[in-house]
Amino acid sequence: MASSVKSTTSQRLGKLLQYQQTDLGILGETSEGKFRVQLYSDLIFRISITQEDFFDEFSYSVIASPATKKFSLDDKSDSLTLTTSAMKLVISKNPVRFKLTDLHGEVINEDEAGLGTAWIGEQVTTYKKMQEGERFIGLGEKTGGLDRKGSAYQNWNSDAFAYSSGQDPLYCSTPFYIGIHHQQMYGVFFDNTHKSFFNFGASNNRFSSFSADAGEMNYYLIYGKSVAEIIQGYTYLTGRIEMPPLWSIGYQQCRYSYYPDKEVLTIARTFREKDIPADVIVLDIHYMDAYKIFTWDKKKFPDPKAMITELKAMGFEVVVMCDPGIKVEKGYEAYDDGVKKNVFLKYPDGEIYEGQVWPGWCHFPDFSDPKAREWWGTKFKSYADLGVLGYWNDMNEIATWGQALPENLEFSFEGNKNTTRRGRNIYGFQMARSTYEGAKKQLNGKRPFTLTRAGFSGVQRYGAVWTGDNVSYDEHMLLGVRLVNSMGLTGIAFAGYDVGGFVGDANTKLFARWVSIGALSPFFRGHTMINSRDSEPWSYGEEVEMIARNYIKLRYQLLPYIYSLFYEASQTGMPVQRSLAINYPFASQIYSYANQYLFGPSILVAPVESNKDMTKIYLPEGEWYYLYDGKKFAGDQEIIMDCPVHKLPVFIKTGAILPMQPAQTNTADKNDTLHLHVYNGKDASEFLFYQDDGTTYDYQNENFAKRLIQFNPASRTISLAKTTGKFSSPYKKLTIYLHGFDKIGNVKQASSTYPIESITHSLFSPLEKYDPFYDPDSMGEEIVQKAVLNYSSDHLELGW
Ligand code: MIG
Repeated sequence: MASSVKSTTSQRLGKLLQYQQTDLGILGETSEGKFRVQLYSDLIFRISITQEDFFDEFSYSVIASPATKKFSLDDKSDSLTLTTSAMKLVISKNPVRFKLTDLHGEVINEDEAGLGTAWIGEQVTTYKKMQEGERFIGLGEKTGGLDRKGSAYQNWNSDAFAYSSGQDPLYCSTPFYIGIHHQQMYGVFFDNTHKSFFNFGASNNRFSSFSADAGEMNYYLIYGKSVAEIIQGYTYLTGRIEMPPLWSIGYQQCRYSYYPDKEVLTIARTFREKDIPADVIVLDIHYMDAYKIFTWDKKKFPDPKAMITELKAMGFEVVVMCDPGIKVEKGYEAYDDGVKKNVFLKYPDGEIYEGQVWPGWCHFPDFSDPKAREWWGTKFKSYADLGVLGYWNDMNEIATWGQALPENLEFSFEGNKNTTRRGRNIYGFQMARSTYEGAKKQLNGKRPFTLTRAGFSGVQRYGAVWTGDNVSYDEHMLLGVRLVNSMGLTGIAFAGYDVGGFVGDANTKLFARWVSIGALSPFFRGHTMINSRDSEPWSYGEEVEMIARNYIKLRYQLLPYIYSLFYEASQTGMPVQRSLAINYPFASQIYSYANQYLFGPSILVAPVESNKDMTKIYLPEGEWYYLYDGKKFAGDQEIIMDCPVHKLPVFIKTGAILPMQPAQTNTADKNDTLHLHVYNGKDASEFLFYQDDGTTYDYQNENFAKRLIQFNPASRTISLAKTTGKFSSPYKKLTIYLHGFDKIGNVKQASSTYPIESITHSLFSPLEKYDPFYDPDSMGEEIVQKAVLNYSSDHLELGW
């Protein structure tokens, strides 16, 4: 007799019934669903598990393809083993469970034997055995500790206005994490865009797990010897940043909102008058006519072209706000045309969805429809014609008043129709894509800059991501640093937070500290909300203005180094702002110093609250020079440093090679002298210095200048390899600054000898000796050895 009460339990992947070897891996059938293993590289297995008739091939995130025949298969009575040159995947037959080991059989990652992969209704989960001492890092824009052990998270892109420091989820989802245990590590990328859940031993002591509300269990297991190698694997799958326009990594000034045009020009002029470097003024929603995208408010901005031309003459680019909501209003071109071209999201009965946001009731383009993306892209012509090169994508979670986007909306998914349940998390990602690809077509070979709030794994291919509506207080400032550290672990190398805080009013010290940390972050923009106090670098009084000027100048001095870091990110996925877990994953102390990070390979930044005068810092292994006076500290220890608000704790690693330049007013300023700072150390070191024109895609046709700079303490030489690429560097002179060296006398370059001067100097050189207010002892100085030589693209060898 059938019972009238429905019983639901977890169904687990069962016994292997049959399997088949394919070119790409194996296909297997079990008593409770089937699986497929594919190899993407010697270090990457993809595992798909389903109860459907077929495997779902669709992904917006993954741009890599499986590799053919790079494994051997060993069939034993109780297991199948796939072996590559680097790892083994052991599949037990009854029940089917997966275990990744290294070639010696050491376990890297394994299914929880009792639980494995299982379904509860449509929801699918993979349970992994919690390894002894296992730590978990990653997941991108998530609050919580660097080590995520003991916590659980949800991926469901959300408009998180004024979020708290433990809130989850936020705006952008990247379901990728790295597990670390027994000196081994692996990455898991769960490529399923439905609402998903990660549990790293929260409320249990048995497993870590990842689940999705629906869809396929489809994940990539990435093995690597280092965190960097695993990030490289993840970004091999999901892509890397393209070189951003150089101006976009300069300082950007934003507020909600600058208007009218005169005000915008005044802000720009003030930067120049006050000698504070900057590259961008951002126009938030008030430039539009009644918040209608692709229009201009005729009163506030009667002649946008003239304003933009004037801004450009002052060395500023403009970034404009682009919201996805298109106002329902007959006669409004974007609305009429969008309806005609059938590009908006609809309910299943065919009625176009309306949601309410700034312009009133709106339709929303379906960015998962190629036709809608194309349509959206063509609309950027109007901006391009005005000379706008930057586009800011906001509210794309999708945010609407009420925040409960209906789940039955239809998303095209490139013609494979689906609903909000699968579409929500990729909406911002595909909006950024439409914007980037569309703008690129309109800009005649110039690089656009795109910034987005929502995103998903792979969004890094289309632009930068910022952390949304943060709040003006110290803990939120530090939270932003941790979010960017974590986003860097998940491919988003170009990320940042609103300097000064969006919600609420910053105070003097807070802004000063925030701008100094932001100057050493990938995406550097000051922003604040409507009706909050002014928050430009000069809005907090003279001392703060000086502090801001000094740190912004430091960033501009460091641009040759920073731009090279962006190049590295575009090649390997290595983030610009590097969580200490990348270089020091096994140093347990770093997990208690989660705010600290390396800015590139050599600059250690230790963010600290604005109201503290002293702080504890963990210096990782090696030796470190204090930025301000060159004092050397041994690593692998905690130290206490003073940290008055004008002295952010920053340390330079021994062996550092920092290509720098004199401070300039904006990134486009040309100067002919490369300043090469080298910090003495015991070991040889190197840095790949990269330059290109900063604005076009010609770098993709070798129009770059790339050279390896090496420092060899044993032979007492610094060499700059012959430049590769067609770009002719503007540098004519080379000034070297040797830090931490004894008096040298002279330096040889080819057959010439040049004198080396011993000078008193600080890397923080534009610094004025102001400081009456905070610190009577000035900023500190060190003795460095300085020589002025000739820069040439040929091999250069400097010795002493
Ligand atoms: O409902 O465009 O996060 O940076 O200034 C607020 C106005 C909409 C949210 C963004 C914020 C921006 C603001 N936007």
